[in-house]
Amino acid sequence: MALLTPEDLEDLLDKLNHNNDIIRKDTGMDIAEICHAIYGTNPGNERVGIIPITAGNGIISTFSASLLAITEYFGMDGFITEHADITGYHEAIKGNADIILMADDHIFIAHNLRNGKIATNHVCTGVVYAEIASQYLHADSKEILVIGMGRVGYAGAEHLVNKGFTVYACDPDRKIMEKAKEELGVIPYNCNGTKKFSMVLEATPNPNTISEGMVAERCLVSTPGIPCGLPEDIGSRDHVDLVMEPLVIGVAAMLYSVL
Ligand code: 1J1
Ligand code: MG
Repeated sequence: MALLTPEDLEDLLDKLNHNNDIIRKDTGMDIAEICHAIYGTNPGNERVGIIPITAGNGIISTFSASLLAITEYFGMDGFITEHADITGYHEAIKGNADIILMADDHIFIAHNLRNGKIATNHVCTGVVYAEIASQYLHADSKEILVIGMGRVGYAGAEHLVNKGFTVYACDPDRKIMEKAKEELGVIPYNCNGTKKFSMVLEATPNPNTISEGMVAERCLVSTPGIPCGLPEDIGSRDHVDLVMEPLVIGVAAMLYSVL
């Protein structure tokens, strides 16, 4: 998975507010309302224990602090354990955490210890960015394009299929595309751009995956991907909107999904 750097997490709340404005303008809902629409939950007074994890590439400075800021932004209580790893886990339980947040380099989970629900960042990120794209008020049809069918894109595509959208998808991995055709019924899309979409979910770790031929005059591109898949010249057009944010939206979805 694409690993965040401390630079990615700078100005997190500024980026959140900027994206919230675009989401509101394009869907009529804010991030909290989008999450509520997906999962049907609302934050109460849950206590979220955030545990730094040293495995693999180790602790990302500002990662735990960012999770705490997000937790509090969405109205929950949180604390970062003083110790990392197993000692931190023990500390979180002793500190009465209802929900645990922790990540190594492969997976990032939210686990609600009261109701047993567990969520992963990649699934929740795919689902919430897909939901944002799917709520586009200026959509010209129920057809939507998913670029990149890794863990995030696949979960997003599945969510869209379940919502009754016609999902076009592309990924260079032929095996993944076969699986997506068979299991989800997505329509393979030739990324040379033969058909234009007003809703796009971009879920690749690559820049400039989107070309002129793929996007309608008026469209919403929803992407957790860093770097951004939307080239600057297309993104700067008046009716091309972009929702892109490195962490908050995905974590909000994780928290709502385990409530
Ligand atoms: C590692 C997180 C790696 C990502 C959303 O506890 C720590 O400080 C580290 N072990 C956290 N995962 O960067 C994912 C999360 C986007 N990328
Ligand atoms: Mg624009």
